[in-house]
Amino acid sequence: MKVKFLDLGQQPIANNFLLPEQVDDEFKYHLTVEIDDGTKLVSLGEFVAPEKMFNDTYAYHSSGSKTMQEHFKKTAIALVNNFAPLKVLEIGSNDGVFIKNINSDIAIAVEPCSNFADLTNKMGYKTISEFWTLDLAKEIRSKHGAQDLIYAANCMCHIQNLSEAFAAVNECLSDRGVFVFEDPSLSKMIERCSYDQIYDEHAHIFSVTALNKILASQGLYIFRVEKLNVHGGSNRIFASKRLHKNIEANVDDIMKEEFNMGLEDIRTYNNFATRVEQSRVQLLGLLKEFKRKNFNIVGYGATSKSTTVFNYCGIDSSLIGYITDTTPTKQGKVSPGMHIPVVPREGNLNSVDYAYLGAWNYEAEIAEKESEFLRSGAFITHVPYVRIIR
Ligand code: DWN
Repeated sequence: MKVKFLDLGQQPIANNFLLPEQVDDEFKYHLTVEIDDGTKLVSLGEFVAPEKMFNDTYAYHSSGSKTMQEHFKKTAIALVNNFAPLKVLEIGSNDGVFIKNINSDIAIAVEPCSNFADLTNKMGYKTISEFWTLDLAKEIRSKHGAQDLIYAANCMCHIQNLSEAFAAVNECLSDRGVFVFEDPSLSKMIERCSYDQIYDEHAHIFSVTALNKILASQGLYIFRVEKLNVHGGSNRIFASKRLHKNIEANVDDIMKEEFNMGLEDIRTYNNFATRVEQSRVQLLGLLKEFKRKNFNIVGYGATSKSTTVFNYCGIDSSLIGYITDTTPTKQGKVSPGMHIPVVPREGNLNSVDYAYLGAWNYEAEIAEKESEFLRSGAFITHVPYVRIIR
């Protein structure tokens, strides 16, 4: 049985930045969240058709921050050193931020967004522009052989049919192979009240507890979990085909931690929903108070996360004049749903008093490069509670 615990209202496609002439017939869906009381998997109540989200105009570049560039470089080096794979497959390679660190002679990629698949093909990495399915896995295995390392970052939680996705991994993985994937952590989201991790693309928010059950049902077994700081707190899962002899102690420890924080108890989720509503009231209250005082407020980072916050809270351009973002394909467009203009960073923070930090997950990187702005202005965030960063 699935139990609904959160309703974030009507929402647009989180990464569908629009030209002014496209705003009139914008697609919306009802964003709710539920838990499956068997597997304990937390998922959206309603899925959006994948083709609507992941297509040739997909806007998000994984290379858009120094933090993530360094993270993926370090990850690629560590995985190659650790597992010495002869064949590597990346699922969801985006703009190549991870795979470019692997020798192109041994690596292939799958990426449904053809704008990015074209890019990595040009970089010399064979990239198949399709969604990850069992049929595709069979085709890859027959054409390219079994893979020793299958890697996916911020991708598996986007796939609606997890049983098929993990069965496809099993199909393509060599017997000695390792499946490594990382996605935002459910426990971190609940702890930090970062409800903006919830949007159309994130079909599921993973706990290790739920993954352990779902992976095992497809013949994959977790032997290591690493907690990561990126994207507001993520888990990197290591799984293999056979029950690994050395299941590291922290796998059980993390599942115990999840149990102790109540991730199997519906009251935890109901309490989270109450905190989300309080966060909305506080953020709106603060923005309206600052507006009454005639402060100039903008957004910093036109993220998928800020699409959820702005649409759930009802924050439009009367509160946030515009959003600065470094991604050229977002600039000159308006944000999904609330239609706030997106502009380049250059020259757009000069007379700003407060900037709502949509990209709060890069607080350290941004605070460092915006030290000049922080002399007179400040950032606003809602994570882990509504506060000002000076
Ligand atoms: O899973 C997903 C995660 C990993 O990335 C995707 N479904 C979509 C995306 O979510 P997001 O848009 O919330 O991700 P980010 O990485 O928080 O986006 C940061 C945005 O902020 C980018 O548009 C780039 C921009 N930015 C900026 O304008 N100035 C980023 C930095 C670091 C900056 O200094």
